[in-house]
Amino acid sequence: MTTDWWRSAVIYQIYPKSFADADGDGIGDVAGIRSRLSYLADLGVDAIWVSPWYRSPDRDGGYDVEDFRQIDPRFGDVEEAVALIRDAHKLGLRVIADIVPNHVSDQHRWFRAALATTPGSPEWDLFHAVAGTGEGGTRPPNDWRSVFGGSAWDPILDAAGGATGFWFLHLFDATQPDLNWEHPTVRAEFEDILRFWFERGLDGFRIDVATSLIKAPGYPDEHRAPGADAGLSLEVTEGQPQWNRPGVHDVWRAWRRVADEHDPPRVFVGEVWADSPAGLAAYLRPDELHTVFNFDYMMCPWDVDRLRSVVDASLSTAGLVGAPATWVLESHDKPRVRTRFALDAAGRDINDRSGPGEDALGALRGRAATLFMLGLPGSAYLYQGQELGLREVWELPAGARQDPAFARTNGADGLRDGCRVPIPWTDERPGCGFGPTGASWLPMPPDWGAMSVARQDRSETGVLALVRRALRLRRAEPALRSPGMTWVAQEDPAVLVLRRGQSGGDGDVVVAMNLGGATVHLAGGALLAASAPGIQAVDGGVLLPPDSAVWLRG
Ligand code: TEU
Repeated sequence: MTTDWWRSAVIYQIYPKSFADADGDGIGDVAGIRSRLSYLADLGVDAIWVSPWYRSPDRDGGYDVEDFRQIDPRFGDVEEAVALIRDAHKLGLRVIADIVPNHVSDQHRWFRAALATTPGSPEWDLFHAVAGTGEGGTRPPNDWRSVFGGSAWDPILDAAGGATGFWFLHLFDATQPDLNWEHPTVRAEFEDILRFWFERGLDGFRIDVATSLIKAPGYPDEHRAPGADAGLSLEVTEGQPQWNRPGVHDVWRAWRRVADEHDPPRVFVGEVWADSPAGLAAYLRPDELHTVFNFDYMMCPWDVDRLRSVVDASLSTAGLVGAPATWVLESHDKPRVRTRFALDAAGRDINDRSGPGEDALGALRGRAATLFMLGLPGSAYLYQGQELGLREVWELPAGARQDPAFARTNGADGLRDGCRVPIPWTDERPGCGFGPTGASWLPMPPDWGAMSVARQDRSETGVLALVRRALRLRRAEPALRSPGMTWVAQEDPAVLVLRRGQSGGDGDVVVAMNLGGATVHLAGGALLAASAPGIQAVDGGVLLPPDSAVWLRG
């Protein structure tokens, strides 16, 4: 195990509520994760990233943390988490956890203490308690919107429930008050939390909303267009008062020092949306975060020119500061890749969540995109169930939905539950093997069992077999772990072909994807992996049909 494992790692994201339920309450847990570690080791990933597992009222899927030094009792306890880390290490898997520094739960001891005082108190200084505007402060301090819809401010009430004229800031749900990162107590607390978990063996953290900790002094208005009531977009523009303020980099420098105090050094991946390549690269400087998520890649539609330029821009941006690029297609916040590309195929926006697209085509493109992604240089993320080719569950009834943005936008947004439906481990109903009782916190659709691990375990043509094969090759082929790539020009401009390795060396691997409408002959050596069954090697290469990807010996 080398210390720069993160430069080429494949990291598997676990959403603990939905991964595996050991105690039968319909909610995943740490024991469930432990029981499936050998599945993950066998899959061939290098690390797991566990979405928040801390004590939480669960108003935002655990991103509303009540206590960072406790595991939520529904998930287990710290002892069990430490056992998980130990078990994972024995299997050669690293463990990263989420950390949420921008805000805490309104049940966090600091916020409860603040509520018991009046604004101006030292307790309120840990948050953003700001005088309202208008007579008696009856209107919010400024025009900032919550990412989840509505105002980013809620009134602070006194003990009798009366108005104080002050408001607290929440860039997300009203149950997630933003912390004041200008305050030394906040900084010291989080450094202590990092050490708490590093001492327990954790290999690193995924940092939630790593751009927003510092707010512009004086809380200036944003002057958003009237009627722009949907959530505040994280696709930032320069000079916004909440995101990417220069001071945030001091926080990451301090965290990096804490990570580097440990042996082996611990690592960070930041959830960063920046306004420019240089803005993104700033987070990746050698004394800040090791890696950041690549949302441009995730949001790229099925379009050959855009895909090529996103790959180029990602590599050059990270390369500016000697960081590896990262690649991601799915997470707990976005519709499943198969479903996004199905929409794309129907000529709709990949973020349109108003109903399904053409699933068969989406399924082909989803497989191809996953294989192509795993062939790119750098580190890649797989979200639980992506290896099964799961689809987005559109049809969840409104009453089952728990994403807080759903309620804050009257159902116009906040459809993030459809990618959080628990994992089907078997095809047995009810519950598809998620837990011992058949219970599941979100309902599973009728086709869920057909995509289960048990079903695909027996198949050589499923998505699971494809991902296993790709990850095995990534380990076996040094070319696939090397840092660079070169594009190989093609006659058909709709086909992307790249070479990994020495350029002409024996061990080179060629990675190709056909985003066009015609089958093409692709020159190369032995067929190493193909995104769809039926793709055959032919003399001197392969016939690559539309919507498919391959890896060939170079
Ligand atoms: O997400 C940041 C974020 O703003 C996302 O909500 C994103 O804008 C949205 O999903 C668009 O689809 C992180 C976590 O990943 C998310 O789960 C949390 O809800 C959020 O932070 C608040 O902690």
